[in-house]
Amino acid sequence: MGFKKGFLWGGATAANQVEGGYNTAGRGLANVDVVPIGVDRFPIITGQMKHFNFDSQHFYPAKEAIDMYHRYKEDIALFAEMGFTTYRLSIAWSRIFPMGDEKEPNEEGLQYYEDLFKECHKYGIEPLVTITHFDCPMHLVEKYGAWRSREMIGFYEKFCDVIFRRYKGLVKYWLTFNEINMILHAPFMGAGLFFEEWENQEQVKYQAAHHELIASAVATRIAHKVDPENQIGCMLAAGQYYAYTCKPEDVFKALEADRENYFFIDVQSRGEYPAYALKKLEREGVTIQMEDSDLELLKEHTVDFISFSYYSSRVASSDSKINETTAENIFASVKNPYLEESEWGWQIDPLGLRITMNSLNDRYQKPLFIVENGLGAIDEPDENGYVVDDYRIEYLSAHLKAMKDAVNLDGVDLMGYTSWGCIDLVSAGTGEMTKRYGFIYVDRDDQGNGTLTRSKKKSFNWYKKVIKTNGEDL
Ligand code: P53
Repeated sequence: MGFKKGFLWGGATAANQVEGGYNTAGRGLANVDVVPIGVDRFPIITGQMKHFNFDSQHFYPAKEAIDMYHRYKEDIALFAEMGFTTYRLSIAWSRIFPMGDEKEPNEEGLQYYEDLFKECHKYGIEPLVTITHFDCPMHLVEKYGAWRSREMIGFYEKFCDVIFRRYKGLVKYWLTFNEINMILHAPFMGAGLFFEEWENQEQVKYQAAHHELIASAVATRIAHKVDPENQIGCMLAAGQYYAYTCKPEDVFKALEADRENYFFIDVQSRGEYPAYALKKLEREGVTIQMEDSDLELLKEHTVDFISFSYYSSRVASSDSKINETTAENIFASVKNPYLEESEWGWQIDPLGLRITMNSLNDRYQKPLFIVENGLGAIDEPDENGYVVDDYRIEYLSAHLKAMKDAVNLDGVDLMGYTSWGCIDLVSAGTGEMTKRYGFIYVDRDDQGNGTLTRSKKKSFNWYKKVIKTNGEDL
């Protein structure tokens, strides 16, 4: 058994990690542009350090990234050669509204994505568009404090209204916020948030999250109104928490840890704040300011499908002596002694994907879409740029088998699969190029040297075969 007819196969990228052209054609500066590679990156993305402007001591990889802004035709042709039926990408908000609060959009930015979507359709590739992939115009960060301000909802609404009308007939799958739960873990990168020393950070984060959740419901309302064909998804950085042992306290800890992430999807999919979250916020002294119509809006405009990224499962323990954590820093968790890990310390757990899919399916009973999954690894190309990436094939093949089991043996309704970074791109967590996910190698190093030439890795033809056989031959 394979996947249903029309199953969407493809790959995923995000604007600031591939496009470059950070100030081309009227594009404004965004939060994701100003985070450098190196030791200062982490404190910035996690909102611990205010340091916004370019300086000569740091290298900012998003400025040029892999120059897809200028090379998208070549790249989409390669995706088409692999047989993609979908391509997940994000629109850079600051190409459309460079400052974020203008009255009129930037036509050059709108035209760019129109051309890109048309290029996809030339090959029968259905775009899957992330409206916000961590990015926020810097002007909105500086003037309004980004998502901490309620005014953001209006700016986002306008942005959505413009793109939904402009791309009607070209795009029908939309995701409102990439990894919406990232706001808790990397608040500057995820939502443009930074904090004053005296502030209750939880208060600021959950108020900002409320604004995003309202904005997401507003976007859903407009999308459905502009075109009933539109399908809107939420997007979760997923990965089931396991209890470290069968000790009831550990099990409860894992349940609580999962809920911290599910909270967002509970609101977007079920249309209300879950009781456990209201109680927790009350205990922590967090009060969310709401307007009268907010709860009704959330209830009426829930998402059509649930999308998520999956890289690894996670582990929770109630025992403070169990303190060995995974190296991965944004979602670091207790280390699972049964799992291997990647070169970046991300633990590898294909069955965890099946477990995560089942949990999401049981909880929401809406179609699922896996929009990110993959292995960040060091590749060693030969002189022609060819990489024998058997490790990547092994990782992906094991995850696709687990995904197939979730569909065929457990009955999970799955719309599609887009592997992360189908072409090598800048890492969101570290800013590195050397952390590669692609089927397509890009000649560029961590400091921006290289010809930017694209070449096919061994996994390119492997994935082509997977798509051709609709997942029969892994
Ligand atoms: P990088 C951490 C944990 C889970 C998902 O990540 C994450 C991150 C960010 O580090 O983000 C998603 O590039 C995100 C992508 C990102 C990808 O995972 O750090 O949606 O933008 O590139 C992989 O290896």
